[in-house]
Amino acid sequence: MEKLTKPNHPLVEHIYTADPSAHVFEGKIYIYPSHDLDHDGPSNDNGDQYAMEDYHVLSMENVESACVDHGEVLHLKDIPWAKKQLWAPDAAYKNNTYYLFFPAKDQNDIFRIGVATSSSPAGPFAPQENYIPGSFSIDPAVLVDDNDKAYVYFGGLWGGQLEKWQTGTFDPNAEGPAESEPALGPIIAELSEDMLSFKGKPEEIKIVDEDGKPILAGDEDRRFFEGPWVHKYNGYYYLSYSTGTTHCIVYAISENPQGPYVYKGKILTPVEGWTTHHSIVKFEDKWYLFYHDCSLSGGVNHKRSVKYTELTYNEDGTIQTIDPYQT
Ligand code: FUB
Repeated sequence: MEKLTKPNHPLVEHIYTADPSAHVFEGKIYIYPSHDLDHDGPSNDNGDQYAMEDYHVLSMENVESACVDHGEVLHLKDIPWAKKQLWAPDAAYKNNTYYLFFPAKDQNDIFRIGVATSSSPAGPFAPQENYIPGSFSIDPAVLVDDNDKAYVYFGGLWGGQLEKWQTGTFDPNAEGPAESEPALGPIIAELSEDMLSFKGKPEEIKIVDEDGKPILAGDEDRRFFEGPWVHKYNGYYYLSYSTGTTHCIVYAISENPQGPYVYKGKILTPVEGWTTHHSIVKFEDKWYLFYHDCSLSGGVNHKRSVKYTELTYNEDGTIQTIDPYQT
């Protein structure tokens, strides 16, 4: 019998999945996760344990129906430029085409962002020959705005290499800013009409507090670490992300896709496991947070499972904090 889906339970249990990017395509919920490998190798701060080699696509007719695994839709061996580590992907629809955006290390062990295309949201996806020129770091998330302009947000510290790009070129020895300096923000790039390249130079997004002061690098409860996601609610852009070392999903709001974004608060308290990574999607008339944790593997950081829970806005547009173990 088909297993129905429940909030705060793994969507699937036959494989480990992480970093869910959820979208509504063709009236269904499609989830584009990382596919965690079931290996027992060592872990380090560089993230070598996240050694993923392929992507699967998941879908659900609605939030209660069984979750379907559409199988492998793209494999590392078929991506000419990529050497290893297929990390958190996202998908977008434009030009009658589905685009899968994904990070991977190139032949020089530098993270880049690639694109693959399909005529179906369930794949399979055919990769471009090369990565997006000028792309770097990890965790792409794409917003196709109401005016049809498309933006990709990306970036992640440490294993995600964002701090190595502060001068505009890759410096393997570069470290992040001092604690009293503004934190590094995620990066935004507008995509070309065909979605395969950047229109202009990628720019850093500023995240500020309610007084307009930059969030500092030492403010680990609020500063950007990785996993940016942007959605729109009541005409405002909501940028949400992981705080990494303090393990929360937090958010900031702006009137413009490029920011500056004003820090607002916490969406998700720490989950079991080191990483936390999410997406936010509206399905029918409700909003949902897709996230992952390591409960299925008994707490192994690189063996994660995708889950979902409902997300609630207050009347003033702020988001209620979710503790997924208290619902
Ligand atoms: O899955 C590998 C990395 O872990 C992702 O790219 C990060 O966001 C973190 O979830």
